[in-house]
Order: sequence, then C-alpha cells, then structure tokens
Amino acid sequence: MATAQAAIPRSAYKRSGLMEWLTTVDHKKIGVMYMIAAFVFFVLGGLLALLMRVELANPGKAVISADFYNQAFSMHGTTMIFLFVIPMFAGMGNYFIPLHIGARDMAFPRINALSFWLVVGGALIMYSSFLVGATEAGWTGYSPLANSIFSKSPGTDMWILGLVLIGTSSLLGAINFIVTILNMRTPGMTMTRMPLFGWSMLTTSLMILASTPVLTGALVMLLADRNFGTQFFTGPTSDPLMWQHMFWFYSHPAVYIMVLPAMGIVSEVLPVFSRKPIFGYKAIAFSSAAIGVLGFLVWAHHMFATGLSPVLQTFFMTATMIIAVPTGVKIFNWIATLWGGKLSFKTPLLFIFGFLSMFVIGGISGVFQAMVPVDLQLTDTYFVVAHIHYVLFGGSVFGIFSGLYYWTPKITGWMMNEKLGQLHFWLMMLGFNITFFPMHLLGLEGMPRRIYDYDPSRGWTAYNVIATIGAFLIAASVLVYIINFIVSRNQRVPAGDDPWEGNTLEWATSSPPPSYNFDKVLPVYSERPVRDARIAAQKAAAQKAAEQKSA
Ligand code: HEM
Ligand SMILES: [Cu+2]
Repeated sequence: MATAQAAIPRSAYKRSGLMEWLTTVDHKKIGVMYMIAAFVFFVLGGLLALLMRVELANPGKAVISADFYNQAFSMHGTTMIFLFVIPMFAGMGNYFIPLHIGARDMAFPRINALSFWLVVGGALIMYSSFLVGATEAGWTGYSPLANSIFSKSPGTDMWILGLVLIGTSSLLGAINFIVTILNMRTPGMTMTRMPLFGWSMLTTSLMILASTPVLTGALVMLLADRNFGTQFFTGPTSDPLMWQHMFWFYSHPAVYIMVLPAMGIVSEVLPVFSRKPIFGYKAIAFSSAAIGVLGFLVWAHHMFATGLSPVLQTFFMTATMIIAVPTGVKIFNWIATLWGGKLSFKTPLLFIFGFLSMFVIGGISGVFQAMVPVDLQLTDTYFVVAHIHYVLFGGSVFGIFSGLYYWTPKITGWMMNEKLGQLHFWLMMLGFNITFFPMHLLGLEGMPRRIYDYDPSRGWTAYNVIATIGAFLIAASVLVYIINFIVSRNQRVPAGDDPWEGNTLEWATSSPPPSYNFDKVLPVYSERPVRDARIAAQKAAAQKAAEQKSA
C-alpha cells in the first residue's frame, strides 16, 4: 500500500545493517529490539526455573547448592518481572501505540532509544553479578536480609544498580507514552475513540510515574546502608519495615503494570476474533483508570504477617477485595463481547481464553489471601508461589503470546503457522497447570517457599515431581514457539496489510509498515476506523453491483 516518496533517496542517509539498529530512533525498530531482548530474558529466567524445579524434584539430594538456589530464585523473579514482562510490554507499546493513534513516531524518539539501552545496561550489570555471586535476597530484597550483614556479596549491589537503571528506563518510557498518547493522536481520534490498548498503556504509564521513584529511592537508601554506613533499614535506629512499605508501594502497582497491558491486548484481540465491536468500551477504559487508582491503596496486603495494627489490616483487606470489582467489570464486558460473536478460534484467541481462565483462578486465590486470617496461614508457603504464577504467567504471559501471534504478521509481513501455534498453546496450557496447580496443594500442606531442599518424609515429593514434569512441558511449548517462528520465517506466507480483518489503524498500512508509518491516515469516527472503512467499502461495492444489474 505504502510507497517511498521522499525527495532525498533514503539510501543517502541510511546506515548499514547493524549500525542502523544500534543507532536507530525509529519506534518500530526500538520496539522490536525490546521484544527480542525480553524474549531472551524469558528463556534465561525459564532456565533458572528449570534448575530450581530439578532440585525440588529430588529431595535429600543437592543438584545445585543452597547458595545457588537462592541466587536462582532471586534472579528468576527479578528477570521475569523487570527484564521480561515489563520490557516486553514496553516493546509492544513502542511498536503499536504510534500506529494505533496514527502518529509517525513516539513523542521523544531519542529518549526512547535511551530507555531501551538503559534496560540492556541494567541487565548486563545484573547478569554479570553471577560471576561474583548474584543476590540471594529474593526479588523483594527484604531488609535486613539484603543488608551487608547477611548478603556480603557485591551481587546485591549490582542488583540494586541494575534495578535503578531499569527503573529509570521505565520512568522515561512512561513519560514518552503519556506525552505521545495525549498529544499525538490523529485528528478525529478523541480519547474515547483511542484503542483500548492505548488506555491500558496510558494507565500503566501513570502508575509507573507515581510508583517507580519510590522504589528507586528505597534502592538508593539500601545501597547507602550497604556501603556507606547509613541505617535506614538495618541497625539500632533503623526501621526495617520501611523497606517493605516502600518496596510494596512500587511492587503492588507493578502487578497491574504487568497485567493492564495484557488486558489491553485482550480488548484488542477479542473484538477482532469475535467479529463484533467491543462491548462496554467506556466501562473497560474507566475500569483501567479505577484499577490505576485503587492499585495504590493495597500495598500492605503483602505485610499482614508483620504485625500491622488491626485498623490497617482491615483497611488493606477491604481495599484489596474492592479492587476485584473493576477487574470483574472487564471480565464481564469481555464475555459480553464474545457472546453471540462469530468466533474464529485462531491462536491469538486461544491465548486470550488461556488468559481469561487462568487469570480468574489467580484472582480468586488472591481474594483468599486478602483475608487476614487466611493469609496468616498461607503467607510464605507455596500457595503464594502458585498464586503469583497464575496471575503473572496465566495473565501476563498468556496475554503476551496472544499479542505476539496477533501482531507478528504486521511486524514481519508473514503469517505464523497456525497448527504449530495451536500446539504451542495446548502444550503451554497443560504444562502451566501441571506445574502450578499442585503448588496450591503443597502450600496448603505447609511447604515453605524459597527452600532448596526438604525431608522426603514430609510427603511433598509427589506433587513436586509432577510440578517439575509440568515445567519441562512449558519449556517444550516455548521450544515449539521458537520452531514455529523459524518455520514461518522460512515459509513466508504473505500476511498482506490486514490478515485478521482488524479494527485499528495499524492494519491500514503495509506489513511491515514503512518507516514513516502511513501515507495517509484514515479518518477516525469510532474506536475501530479500519472496520468502519471496510464496511463502507463493502457497502459501496454492493451498491455499485446493484446499479450495474439494474442498468
Ligand atoms: C517458565 C515457567 C516458570 C517456572 C517453572 C517457574 C518456577 C518458579 C519456582 C519453582 C519458584 C519458587 C522458588 C522458591 O520459592 O523456592 C518461582 C518463583 C517466582 N517466580 Fe516463577 N516460574 C516460571 C515463570 C515465571 C514467570 C513468567 C514469572 C513472572 C512474570 C515468574 C515470577 C516469579 C516470582 C516473582 C517468583 C518469586 C521469587 C522470589 O521468591 O523471590 N515466574 N518460580
Ligand atoms: Cu499486592
């Protein structure tokens, strides 16, 4: 559809292959680099998880050392959250927000490149800490555990420095998304005609803006405690609980930072694959905003076991339960979108079904744990590990794969293989449940999290062996995805501009889009301009045919 028409030939200022990528400020190239880097870290974090699972399936034997086990779960959690899910959504947002709103690029392209390279720098610092012994204080870095009394290795300092860089990156990225979304929408695209993915990225970015500086502050204080003799979190005049307050003031919102963009993908994919407009556009958009606000009022539900006063316990318990309401609003609107639709069971929709079913299970176990007496029993057991994975894997990861299958044809110009996609989905769904469902039962039986070994007589072995088998099924499913990508890349089944009959503007330009995105942006009269244009064209064609018949 698009043809190059610049007066100066592009070759005049084009850099050669690798240099072009290293120096690019094009939001699409930056987006692709983010997505590739994030996927690499998903694989690395997954390998750490497999090592842990092998250890846990062999009680009484030391497959890896206790120290390395601690490093593994600390870096696994950190990697999956900060190096995989958050950068993956930054990548998808980078690629698709400007296309969705009919813009040529992000508002600040150079800052955008800086954001990406900060993640790379942070990740390199963190991963090189394996050479000196990575942090063992968990992804939560609790004090005094993370203080130099217990964690002498400089790995924890490198973890802090890496996180500060990554936090700076997401702060800059958030500012970029907010300015882009507020200022660069094509004429006609009011806020309530913006694709819902945009609403989710806007809310996410506002949450990052309000919460990340608190984490950065806490990290710098921890660094000072460890190296310069301050006593913010450890020592006679310190307040160790302050770390937990500051950490969770960021990290509870972070779970929404990790799931709202996935919910945005659900809101894009569902209407396209049920061939119906989204049901309750405004309810979905405003429930994102409500989650954005309420997400800041619940952080201390991670701290019920620290002896909070009963008044505070009641407040945080109630607030946590209330946040299920806007989430429920979304779920019901999505079901209503599916209702009576002509469903097309392609891979992107399958992953959405995975998201909806698994995330609801994670949400329900979350409501269990929101009840203080229940939480006091379950805290620090495998029930919590089951819960976080139903939310983060069942939510974020299934959403990510739906988005990858949905958008790869636009990014590459070719289709992913459908059969391998379906195999990937079913293997992952099966493996996921075999891995993580038994962890609920292990938690109820009292198995603590973050232990590398246990006495076989505890009776936890069977469930652990099952979970480990499941983890290898997940690994196999990821392998199927990689194979699918390679096979599809070789087959190159052309995608065309609009393979799914999409709604939003990215489907109105070529696949892949030209560097300037659009020759001409379609007029926008609703939140689904491409569908409007398609229907108008069909009507015009039908009318023409009728006229020719009668003539
Ligand atoms: C690829 C499949 C995965 C497997 C097999 C797996 C396995 C595990 C295991 C065994 C632990 C518990 C360690 C312990 O308490 O001793 C754990 C912890 C954790 N996982 Fe995963 N996981 C997977 C994917 C993910 C994903 C996708 C995320 C997030 C997006 C994630 C986030 C976490 C977090 C935050 C922790 C807690 C770490 C800590 O205690 O500091 N995991 N995982
Ligand atoms: Cu929370």
